[in-house]
Amino acid sequence: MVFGKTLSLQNPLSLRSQSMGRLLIEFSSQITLERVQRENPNVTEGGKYIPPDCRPKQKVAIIIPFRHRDNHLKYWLHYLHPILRRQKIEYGIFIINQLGEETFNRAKLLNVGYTEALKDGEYNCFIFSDVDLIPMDDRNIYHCYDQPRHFAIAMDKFGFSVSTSLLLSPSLPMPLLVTTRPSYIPAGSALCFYVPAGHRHPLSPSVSPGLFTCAAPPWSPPSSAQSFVKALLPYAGYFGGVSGLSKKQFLKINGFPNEYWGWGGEDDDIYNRITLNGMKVSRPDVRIGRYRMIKHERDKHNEPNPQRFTKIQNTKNTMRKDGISSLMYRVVSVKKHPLYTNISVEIGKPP
Ligand code: UDH
Repeated sequence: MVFGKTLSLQNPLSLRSQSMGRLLIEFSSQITLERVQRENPNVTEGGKYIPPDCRPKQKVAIIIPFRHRDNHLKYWLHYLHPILRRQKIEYGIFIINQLGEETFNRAKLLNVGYTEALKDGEYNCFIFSDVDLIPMDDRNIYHCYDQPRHFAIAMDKFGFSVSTSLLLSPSLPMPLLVTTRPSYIPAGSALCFYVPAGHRHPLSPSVSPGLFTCAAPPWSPPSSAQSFVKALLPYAGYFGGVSGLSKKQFLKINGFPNEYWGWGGEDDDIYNRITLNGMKVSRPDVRIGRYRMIKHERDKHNEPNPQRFTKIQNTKNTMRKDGISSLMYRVVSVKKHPLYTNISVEIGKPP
């Protein structure tokens, strides 16, 4: 592999050399699974791949929590299969599909994915990815590290366009959560404003254009009237989107919590489990850990979980009893498709 070379690509499949770097990711062209299959002839049934020219030490299971996101899945497969092949990863793709219309439970589905992948092969590394997140740089290598890995450290959610150049600045506080949505901002965070060059902060003229100005809490969330001012959040505990743990790391934290129903909080609980068990989160360079998210509205039956703020205060007391050791679910079907394995499960409902 040759690292450090930057390329812009219309189509990730047009990359024939081993050069790796920045990718142009877009979601406007129509993708069909037949096309993705044609373009990845060496991917075998169930979405498995073994590099022909080396013997990787790790066998990576990629686990995707899923319900009603078929269109997103097409893009994910279209981009990720070629990226993973270029990275020379030995991998299998597992889509964990929550059946029924009860409240969604992302972390429980990830626990199911871990358990089911191990029934299928001797995986020793588990990467947990949302279906709508595509890495923008293929030097963000999808394998496991000495410490639990957070891959998706900078996302375009809610305003990447303003921050594109910022995220390339080496002087940034890291990691950053780019958001204008107060619900994404954990209590107690510092808030950093950035005003693009040529603009003025509408309320605080002392914020110099082109520079970050950070305020300790409490502060007021930016209003939509200040739409060009994005909140950039140094949020050390952020572990959402795409993360990876070795089998040993996963077992050390008793897997993920099963009791976070609806949106939010489970990723903070996982972060707490990691630090409470004496581990640290490792992350790629901010220039490499950038992601593009497929825009979507909030799904039905995945409303923000109002209990999340109190639950994440309590990880220390809950993590030993709630986790992979207490996981209960029912597999309804396992289907090996050409590009992925679909596991449809019943996981119950909130108490
Ligand atoms: N997911 C599904 N189906 C669902 C809910 C979630 O497949 O019904 C999976 C999917 O892999 C998704 C992940 O869970 O990528 C995380 O859920 P999310 O994408 O809803 O979470 P995110 O924080 O978005 O990305 C929150 C809602 C944003 C609303 C924006 C309105 N403009």
